[in-house]
Amino acid sequence: MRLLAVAFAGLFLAACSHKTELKREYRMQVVVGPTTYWGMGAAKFAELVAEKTDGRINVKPYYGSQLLKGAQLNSAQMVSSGAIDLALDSTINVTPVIPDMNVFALPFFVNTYENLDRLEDGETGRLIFQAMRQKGLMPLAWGENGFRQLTNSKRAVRMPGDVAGLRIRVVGSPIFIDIFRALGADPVNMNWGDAVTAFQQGVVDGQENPVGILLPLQIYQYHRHATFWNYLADPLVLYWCRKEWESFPADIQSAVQAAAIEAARFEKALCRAGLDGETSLTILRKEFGYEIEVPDPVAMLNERGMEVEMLSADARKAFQSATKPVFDQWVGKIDPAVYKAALDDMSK
Ligand code: X2X
Repeated sequence: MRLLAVAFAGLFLAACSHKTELKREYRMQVVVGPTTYWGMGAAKFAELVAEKTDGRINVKPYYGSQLLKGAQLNSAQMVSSGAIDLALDSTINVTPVIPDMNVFALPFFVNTYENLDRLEDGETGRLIFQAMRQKGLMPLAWGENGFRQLTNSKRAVRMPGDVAGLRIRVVGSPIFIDIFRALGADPVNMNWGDAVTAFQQGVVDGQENPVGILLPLQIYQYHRHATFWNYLADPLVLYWCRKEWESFPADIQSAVQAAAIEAARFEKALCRAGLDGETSLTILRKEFGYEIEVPDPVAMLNERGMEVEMLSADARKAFQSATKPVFDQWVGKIDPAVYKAALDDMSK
């Protein structure tokens, strides 16, 4: 009997100490390069994961959509299937799998950082994260790409009529084509890698992206005019293949989750630095001991010879009404519960 008891105890201990097989590397999809704020957020996450898991989890960012041969809109599908382990991705690129993320891409809808935070932290964010889990994606944190601003090489854009005829590169998500068509532009969709070449060669007249990408890209070398119109902001989401995530022991899950929250806070502050008064500059300095190189993005663009237009309230109204048909059409494609949650969250 005693021998049997000892044998059972031994078996039990063996079962408990059974280690989950960890990979030598977890591959992370990132659309843009390492010098963008988005890319710096990915590096920060990898660093924090190593630190918080004592090196047990090794995340490696693959920049420039290398893992997708440039096809940035495929990431969610690849992470869901487990072909790629994780991604730090813009909601725009995740819309093929989670169409309700288009709530962030409705033109002139989420117009302030406060509202953006209310959506992410509120019912809207909860519903979107729930939809992600149902599609095999484990969301860990909201990051940011930022408010997307228009730049071009041809003329100052102050009113909708100024956009007419401009050949604008947009990401290959249909709502963007619709928005720019409504404004009378000639939108062409391209993956990010091709877009950069297109700016350099002047194949397109303009583009729309946030400062966190435009500064390292040195957009001022190609485009003289910028319009800060805050027409929409794309959040980033840090997400892991859910199946793989669930195979991790609880201590790893909580360490990686904590790394995601911390890295996302850093990354968001980079993207907002100099655009939200002192708030993000202070977060970077006080919480991360980090002095950002460009504390005033608009001043920097001006110094490099760009003419930066800030949209007047009247102009904003004009752009809003010019894009209203697109707004109405796309609200119809979003789950009514998500749209209602967004309105409620913003009214708080
Ligand atoms: O392709 C873009 O414009 C980018 C880099 O902003 C996104 O991935 C949405």
